[in-house]
Amino acid sequence: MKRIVSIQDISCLGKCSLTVALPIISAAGVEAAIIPTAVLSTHTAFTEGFTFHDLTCEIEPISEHWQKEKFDFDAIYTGYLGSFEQIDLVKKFFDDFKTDKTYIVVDPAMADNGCLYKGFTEDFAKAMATVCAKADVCVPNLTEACFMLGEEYIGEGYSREYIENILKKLAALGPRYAVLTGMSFEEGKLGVMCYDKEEDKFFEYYNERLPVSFHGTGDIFASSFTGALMNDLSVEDSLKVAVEFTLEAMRKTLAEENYNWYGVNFEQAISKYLELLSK
Ligand code: PXL
Repeated sequence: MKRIVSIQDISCLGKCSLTVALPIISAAGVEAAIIPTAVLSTHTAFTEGFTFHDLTCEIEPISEHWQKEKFDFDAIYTGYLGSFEQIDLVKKFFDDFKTDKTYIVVDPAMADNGCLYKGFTEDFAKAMATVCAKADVCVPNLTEACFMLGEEYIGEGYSREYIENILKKLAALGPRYAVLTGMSFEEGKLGVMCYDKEEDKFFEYYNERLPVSFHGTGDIFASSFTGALMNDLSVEDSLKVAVEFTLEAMRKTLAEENYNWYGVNFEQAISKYLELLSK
């Protein structure tokens, strides 16, 4: 059985980060180990009052214990990180645990729609680029990619050349596969674009664009993508699975009359995820 370790915060309520990664990776039939980097009462899109307890001091002792126990991982998947120190510790974790078989997936969760999330700075985004540099696959959205690369953000009506240039610059940081989520070149369509540096080739996949955007979809995408990879699907097929599953989770959310604003009903789309994985 394969084993993933996911390193990110646990927002106790809000359907993001580890409360999403754990169930999705488990559903994929893969062991989910975690290093929680912080405990928050909710994610930071709740405008005020959320609690935050930093767990940076746990990262090294957990890692040291695991090294003594000789644990290894088929994938290391990182998401939201809260400080420069956590960035350094995560990079050290990669160095300590990466083997020939280990896939490193980095979701630099820190921004969307042209804006950084609360508490982040442009310098932090540049530091996050050094985490992506150590990945095999990085999966930012366009906003995150632009902040990491110091590129101008064009939210809509962008050209293919603009996106291809950003993908190539992301790959030049280090990862073989650079992915951009939330891409659209056609009205009513939304999906991903990917650049495979080794093959020097682009891949894209789109499906329906729903008239809403939800919090936490990036985490659902990255978790289901990593789970699919660990089921021996190719990067391209894993991206397709993640697009389809994320869309299904959004559809399930919209089907509910009084749906939550803070996260999507991915739980009700798990059966679809299993179907996609078994195809
Ligand atoms: O969904 C990414 C995420 C993860 N963790 C925390 C967040 C967010 C996005 O806002 O606030 C704490």
